[in-house]
Order: sequence, then structure tokens, then C-alpha cells
Amino acid sequence: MAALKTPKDLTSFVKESLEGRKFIVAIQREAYLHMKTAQGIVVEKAAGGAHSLLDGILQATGGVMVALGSGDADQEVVDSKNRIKVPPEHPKYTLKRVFIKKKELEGFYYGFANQTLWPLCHAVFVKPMFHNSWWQDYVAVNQKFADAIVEELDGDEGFVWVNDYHLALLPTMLRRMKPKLKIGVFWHIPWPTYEIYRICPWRKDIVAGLLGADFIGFHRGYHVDNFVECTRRDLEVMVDSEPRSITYKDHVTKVANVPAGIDYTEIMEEMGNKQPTKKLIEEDFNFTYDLLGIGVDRVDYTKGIPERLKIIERFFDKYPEFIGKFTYLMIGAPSRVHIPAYKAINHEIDDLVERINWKYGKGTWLPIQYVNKIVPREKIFLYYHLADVCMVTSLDDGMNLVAKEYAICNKSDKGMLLLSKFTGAAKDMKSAMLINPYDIEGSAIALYHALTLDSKEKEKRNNDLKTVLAKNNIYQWGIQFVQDTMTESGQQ
Ligand code: GDG
Repeated sequence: MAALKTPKDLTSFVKESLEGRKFIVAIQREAYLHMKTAQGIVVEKAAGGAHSLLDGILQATGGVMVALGSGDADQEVVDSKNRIKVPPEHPKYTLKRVFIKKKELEGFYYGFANQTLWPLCHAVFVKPMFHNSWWQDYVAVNQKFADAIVEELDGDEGFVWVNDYHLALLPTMLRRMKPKLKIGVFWHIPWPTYEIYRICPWRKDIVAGLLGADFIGFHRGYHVDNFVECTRRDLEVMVDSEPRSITYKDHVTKVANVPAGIDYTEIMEEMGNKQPTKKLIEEDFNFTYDLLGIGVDRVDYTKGIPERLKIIERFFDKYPEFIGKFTYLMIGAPSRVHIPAYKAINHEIDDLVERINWKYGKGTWLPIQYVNKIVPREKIFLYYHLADVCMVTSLDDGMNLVAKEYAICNKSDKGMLLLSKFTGAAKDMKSAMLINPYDIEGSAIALYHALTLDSKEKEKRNNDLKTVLAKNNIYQWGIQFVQDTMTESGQQ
């Protein structure tokens, strides 16, 4: 099939291939939150990889997003079936909110999803925790999603895109209630090896829950291999190789890697003819610089932020000529701050920033400028454009969209991406400078090379990256996912 890459291509593809089925996305966090403020109710847009992707697709196709209501004014603005049209300024699709109790949120989200599954799936040496009450809440909330989706379906048929590790049980719950549904799951995070996965007491229920789907997509082939191995070791399954599929209790689930792209065109349009200058950084953050480094992350222990800071510290040790010249702007969006492991990583980062700034700071110049808040997306693109280097140092990451955004927004003959080998993105982005973030010495040297590389070489590498990213964009990804879910395993 020829590459189809625009929102229009995706819309017509979905309309054609869904054969009149209603398009539904099930996702834990809603894309738009209604919040109470002194000025009245305002709408906030969620930050995060999956949201940028799925909101874009739903805006192009129409349909329904089913998600937890989490804004404090969410309940006030919905209709009797908990629905509201979004985006508020130009409504394109329906957001249906699932409301749960605070105790359920604790167990489902802060517990099972983010203290059991998240560390279980990322090879970062943070111990997963297993509590039966969290598991019970996880089951109950998955069932609430299933009920809400069934309420939105007119008949038996529909197409449900299940998003991520929060909703692993939903496919089989839905399959039982509506056997004819087409169900696709996209799992955005890594899938661990069986030697790690086997410690989870509910491991069989989770894979069995997922195997209610017609298709399960992962970013990378090694995640697919690990998943297949886990089903094989724990359930009575039959595995086929062309196409890769798993038969369990007479139902066939295809599995494949569908690496996510991003919206190249939207980002280019957003950048437009804007020519940001150093003045923007001075106005927004009140510092000046000669050379600028940037990092943009949810503050998460998988992103290797302490390692990154140690790399920068070592860089200044080794190359003191950069003291006073190179400033690292670290944008860290607060995330999951109620969880002890996240409190700990926040403290560790604060301590390191303080230590490095104390060690190398001179007069008004500080090596690290840490902005611990959510920053508007359009501003981030402009900062990327100004940055001489972007550091992505994840210890394990399904894909990593920041790497892709930076490569699109940077100035080709000036910017350079330092990218952890342990991101899914590293497989698509060989022209970046790949690093092992645990290797502080090697990464400090790579940072030096990134800053001193010849501008022609930078231009060549960046143009290579831009070409790949323009081609494998978000719409191509959406089409592939829908196609893989809709196609029976025998008819490739
Ligand atoms: C999961 C997987 C996979 C960050 N800070 C702000 C902000 N962001 C935006 C970035 C980027 C997104 O959030 C982060 O995406 P990542 O891919 O880096 O990471 P996760 O949130 O962990 O996403 C990951 C992804 O799903 C998609 O499949 O790549 O591996 O872990 O778009 O720009 N956006 C705004 N303000 C911020 O302060 N507006």
C-alpha cells in the first residue's frame, strides 16, 4: 500500500475500512480537563506522548474518547451520559468521561498501573509492588470502562482502540459482552522478558485479558517477542508466525510492532516562519547563554534524569572551557507525584541540580536551569529550535517522542540529538548520537562531540532524521494500526 500520510488520508481510510463501525478510543487520561479557577471553568489540555497521538487521530476521524474524568469541574459540564464535545474551541469528537471514586483511583492508577505494571515493564531496577487491593481496583475500573463503551455502542459492532497498560483487561471484558467488536490494543511501554514478567501474581490474567483483542501493537519487535514468549510460557496458546498471531481459547490475536510516528506537518505548521532568537529564552526564563542544551520530560525515573545531570557534571569536569558558556534548560513536567518512587526521584533531581549549580555557577550564570512545570507545547517547539543539543537519556522507553520532536524542530546545521540506545526511538533514528546513559564518561564525551561537530555533518544527520520522520508520521501509524486490527489473520 502506498504511504498515506495526511489527516485526510487517515479519515478516509478509517471511514472505508471500518465499514460503518463506530470508532472508540479507550484511554485512562482524558485529553481535555475542565478545571475551576477564579475566572470560572477553564479547559486544560493533557501533556504526554499518547495524548498528542490519539487526540490528533480522533480530531481527524471523529468518534468517541472514553476516559477517566479527572478535572474538578468535569462533572459540571457533561450531559446525562457523561459526554462533552471537544476540543472546546472547534468540537471534532465526543469525550465520554468515566467517574470513579478516589479510593479506586488510588488502587487502579497510583497502585496497580503505576507501581505494579509500570516498573514491571521497564528495565530500570525499580521494584514493582504487588497488592491484592490494587489488583481488585484495577479489575473494577477496567469493567467500568467496558460498561461505558458498551453504553456508547448502538448495536453489536464497533471498533475499539484500547490504549496502553492501564486497560489490559478491557479487551476480554468487551469480547465477552460484544463478541463481534473489532478491538485493537496499543501498548506504549516496553514488554519485559518472561524472567521479569513471571514474578507478577496476576500475570496470567493480564495476558489473557489482552488476548481478547484482534490485534496488539507494540513499538518494537523485541517487545513483541517478549510478549509472545510470556503467553507461551503461561497459557495454552498456539503461536503462528505469518502473520505473527496467538490463538487462545479459539480466538486469534495478531501481534506486531507498529512504531509510532509524530505529526511532522502539524509541527512544521506550528513553527511556521517563526524565527525565535536567544531573546525568547531571556524573556521566558530570565537567563542568557552562548550554547543551549535542552531536555523535556515528564519527571519519571525511566527517563534517566539523574544520569543526565551526572553526564553534564562530568562534561564540565572534563571540558572546563564550557563553564559559563553552555547552559542546560531542563523542562520537567510534574508527574505521578503522590507515588513514593516519584517523590524520591524529584528529591534526587533537586539535590543534583543544586550540587551542580553550586559547583560550577559563576556570578549570575548557572549551568542548569530547571523548570519544574508544564510549559505550552508551541513554546517547547521554539526552544527545541534554539537548542544546540537535546539530551534524551531514558534507561528504558517504549519509543520517546521528545527525540522525534526535537529532530523535526531543530535547526539542521546547528542542533544535535544525544539519544539513549534504550529508547524505541533509537531504532528509527540512527543518525542521532546514540549513547548509553549509564556510561557517564562516554556520554560526557558524546556531549562534547555533539556541541563541536562540524555544521555540515550536523546538517546531513538532521536532514536524514527529518526525512525518516516526515515519512513515518502519526497518520501512517494510525492507518497501520487500524488496518492490522481490521484484517483477519488469514488475509494479509
Ligand atoms: C509513553 C511512553 C512513548 C513533556 N513535557 C511537556 C510536554 N511534554 C510532551 C513532550 C512529548 C510528550 O510529552 C512525552 O512523550 P514521551 O514519548 O517522551 O514519553 P511518555 O509520556 O512516557 O509516553 C513513551 C509514548 O508513550 C508514545 O507512545 O513514546 O515511550 O513512555 O510529546 O513534548 N508537553 C507540554 N508541556 C510540557 O511541559 N505541552
